[in-house]
Amino acid sequence: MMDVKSIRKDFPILSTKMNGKPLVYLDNAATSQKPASVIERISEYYRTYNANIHRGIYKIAEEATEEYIKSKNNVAKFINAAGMEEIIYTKNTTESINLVALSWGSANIKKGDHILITEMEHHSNLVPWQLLAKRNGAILDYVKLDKSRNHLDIGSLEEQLEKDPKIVAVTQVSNVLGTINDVKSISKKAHKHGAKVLVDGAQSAPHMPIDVKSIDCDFFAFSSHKMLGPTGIGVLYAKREILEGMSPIIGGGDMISTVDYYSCTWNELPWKFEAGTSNIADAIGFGAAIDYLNKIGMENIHSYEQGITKYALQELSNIKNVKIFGPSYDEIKRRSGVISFGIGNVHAHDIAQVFDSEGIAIRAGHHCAMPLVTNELGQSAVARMSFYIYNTKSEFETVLNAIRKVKKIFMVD
Ligand code: C6P
Repeated sequence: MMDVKSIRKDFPILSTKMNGKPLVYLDNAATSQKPASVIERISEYYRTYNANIHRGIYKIAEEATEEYIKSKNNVAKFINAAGMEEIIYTKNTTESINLVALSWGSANIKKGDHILITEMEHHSNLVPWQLLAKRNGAILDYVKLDKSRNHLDIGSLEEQLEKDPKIVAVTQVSNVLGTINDVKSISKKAHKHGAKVLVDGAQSAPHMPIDVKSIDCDFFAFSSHKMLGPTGIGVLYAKREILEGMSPIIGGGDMISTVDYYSCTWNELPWKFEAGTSNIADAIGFGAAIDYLNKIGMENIHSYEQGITKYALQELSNIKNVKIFGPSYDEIKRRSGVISFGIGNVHAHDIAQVFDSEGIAIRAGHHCAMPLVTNELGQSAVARMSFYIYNTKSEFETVLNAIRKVKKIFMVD
C-alpha cells in the first residue's frame, strides 16, 4: 500500500500555507503538484547539460538528446505503446486532439461524413471537431448522457454508430462527473463500424494504468501537468501505421529528411510531427514524473484514490443540502477522484471563495465542459474537488468544516 505521509514530503508546496492555513490542494483535475524529483530533474538539465537536441555532436548535446529520448521511451512503456515512434510530444491534450483533427481529420473527413463525440466532453475534445465539421462540411453527432446514472447511454452510442461515423472521440474519465467510460468496449463497437477511435486520457492517464494496446484505440491524448510533470508538454499516441499516413501540420526544422527549394521529405517517426526546437526541459521533467508514478505503481494509485473518493462521497451524502454530480459511492469502480458538488443554492464561486479562506483550493465554474454543465446538469457553475496521491482523509475533514462554514454564512439548512 502507499505511504502517503512520506509521499507528501516529496512535494515542497504541500508544506506551505494559503491564507494563513495549511494548503489543502484539491484542484488536481486542473493541474497536479510537482515532486522535488521533477523540479530537480528540470533544474539539473538547465544547470548541467543545457543544449539543443538532434543537432550538436558535442557531449552535452548528446546527453540532452539521450535524456529526451529516454523520456519518450518512458512514456511509450507507461501506456504500453509499441515504441517511442508512436509518441508525439505536443504542448498538452488540447494540442494533441487538434493535431488529429487538423491532420488526420482534414485528410479523411469529407462532406456529409459523421463525427461522433459525447455529451460529456471537455471543450478540447469538442471544439476541434466542431471546427473540422464546419471546414469539411461534416456532421457532428453526440452520444447522449444517461442522466439518471451519469454514464454514457450505450443505446444512444449504438444508435449513432449505425451512421458509420469516421471517428469516435470520447473521454476516458469525465472532468466534471468523474465517470469512467469503458473505452475498450466503445472502441470495439466503433471499430466494427469502421470508425477510428480517439480517447481523451487527460483525466485517466494520471490516475490509473493505461494500456493502449488493450483499449485498441487509434489515438490517445494526455498532458504531463496533470500527472506530476511540468506544464507545456503533452502526448499524442497514435498507431504507427496511422501516423505514417498522416501529414505534419507544422513545418520547419527537425521534421524533415531532405529539403530543396520546392519540396521536402519528412523525417521518420515521431520527429515528423515535432517541428522546431522541442520543449526539452519539460520532456525530461515529464520523464521524471513517470519514474515517480511508476515507483508507487498505477494500480496502487488508482485503488488509493478510489478509497478516499468513496469515503468522501459517503460523508458528503450524509450532509443535508449537499448535491453531488456524478455516480454515487456504490458505483466506485466506475468513478474517479473528481467530485463536483453544490451546497443549497449557493453559487459555486462563493463556495470556492469560502474554501479558499480555509486554505482549500478547489475549482468552480463550467470546467470547460459547458454543454454538459449547462444543458445536462442545468447549472451555470459547479464546485469541484479532485484528489491525487498526496490527499488524505484528514484533509477531507477540513472540507467538511468548510462546508459547515458555507452553510452558516449563506444560511443553508
Ligand atoms: N481539464 C480541468 O480543470 P489541457 O489543458 O490541454 O492540458 O487538457 C485539456 C483537457 C482535455 N480533456 C479533459 C477531460 C480535461 O479535463 C482537460 C483539462 C482541466 O478540468 C482544465 S480546463
